[in-house]
Amino acid sequence: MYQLYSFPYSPHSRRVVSLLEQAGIAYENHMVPMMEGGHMTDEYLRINPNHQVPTLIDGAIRIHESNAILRYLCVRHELADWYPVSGEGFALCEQWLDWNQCQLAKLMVDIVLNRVFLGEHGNLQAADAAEELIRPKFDVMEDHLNGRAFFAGSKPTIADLSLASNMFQLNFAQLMPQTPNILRWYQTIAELPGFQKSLPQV
Ligand SMILES: N[C@@H](CCC(=O)N[C@@H](CS)C(=O)NCC(=O)O)C(=O)O
Repeated sequence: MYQLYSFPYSPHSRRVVSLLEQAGIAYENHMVPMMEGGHMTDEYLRINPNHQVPTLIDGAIRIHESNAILRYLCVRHELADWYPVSGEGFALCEQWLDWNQCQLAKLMVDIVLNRVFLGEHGNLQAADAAEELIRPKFDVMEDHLNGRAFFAGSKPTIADLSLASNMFQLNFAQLMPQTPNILRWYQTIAELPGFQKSLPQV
């Protein structure tokens, strides 16, 4: 059975849990106690030398990088709905998976980490700068969703799970964009039982 190392407040973990749950794939979840430095222990560094979650272990195969894990699971389980294999669906799915990592993730982290999770140690200037830069990213998302139910077409894919896992995080900073296409899309993903299961149980 898959062994997943994750943390409930981690958006990168959330997308993997969402897919495993949505696809009904059996796995054992090991919560890495990040608040207590569980990701920095020798034991965990042997699992992931980047001291990050998530990490997935599949027998002798050990894989980190959340979007790579999503692709791996889809190929391994032939989840073509979640990861289209050809055509525009494939192109858009790949594009948005990478866009999420390259264009959105760091800005989201800079905001939420500094405004919320680091408390009095947060760098509010860094958060303000990131907020300025993230707004045009929301415009790109809103425009793309014009006339599209999901980022890669008419069905949800791993690109949606990946993006929505980051967008959820913005709720902690009360920064979820209130524009109609993003809200409609996010609501649909948020209602997926697998996505619900991936959220911190408070
Ligand atoms: N590119 C990685 C990023 C993973 C990541 O940043 N994980 C965060 C939690 S959301 C983490 O473990 N941070 C601890 C650290 O970097 O020391 C991925 O997509 O999996």
